[in-house]
Amino acid sequence: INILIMKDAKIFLPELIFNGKKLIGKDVEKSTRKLGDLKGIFEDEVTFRLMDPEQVVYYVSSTFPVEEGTPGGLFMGITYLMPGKVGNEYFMTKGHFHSNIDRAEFYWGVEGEGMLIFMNEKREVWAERMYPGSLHYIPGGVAHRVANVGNDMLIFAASWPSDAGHNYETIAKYGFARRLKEIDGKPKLI
Ligand code: S6P
Ligand code: ZN
Repeated sequence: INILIMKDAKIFLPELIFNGKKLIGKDVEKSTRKLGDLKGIFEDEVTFRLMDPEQVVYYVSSTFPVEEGTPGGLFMGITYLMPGKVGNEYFMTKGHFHSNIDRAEFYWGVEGEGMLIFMNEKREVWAERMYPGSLHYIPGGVAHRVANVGNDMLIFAASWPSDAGHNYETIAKYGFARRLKEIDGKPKLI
């Protein structure tokens, strides 16, 4: 009898769409990093100063379903990183540790060719190639940065805990222990 009078549970359309390339929805926030915002991260400062500070290096579309800092939630973002170099160093993201340093993150390749560079607290550096379909687990305690090593735009997605936070200061001050440069036409971590 109960079953007969029970109403159907509601079925909704998703609030967000990730169509393989784009994150679409009402609460998607976009942030942009221009060359001028990346002062100090590239080694060749002479070349850097000759380049247009208004040139967009990357932008990120993100969704924050809960307030930043909430324990137990998740965020997601798609990064669009342009091809290019400053001297022989590839265009790359700022890179960061998480403020809550033990928080992990997933990155995955969507389009283009990249290199995900990791550095632990002992400043040991390693990297993984990023390409469409590649999936990367970034453990807690490990700083992460992505470089575009191809000739086209690199698109990758990320999902991280809502209480991870971003510590950009450590990388801004001390950098990564190695730089990803194009040497004889190939990416090398030197
Ligand atoms: C956030 C996640 C990505 C990056 C984005 C830009 O935790 O790792 O969305 O924010 O790739 O990199 P960065 O180092 O400038 O934040
Ligand atoms: Zn992160």
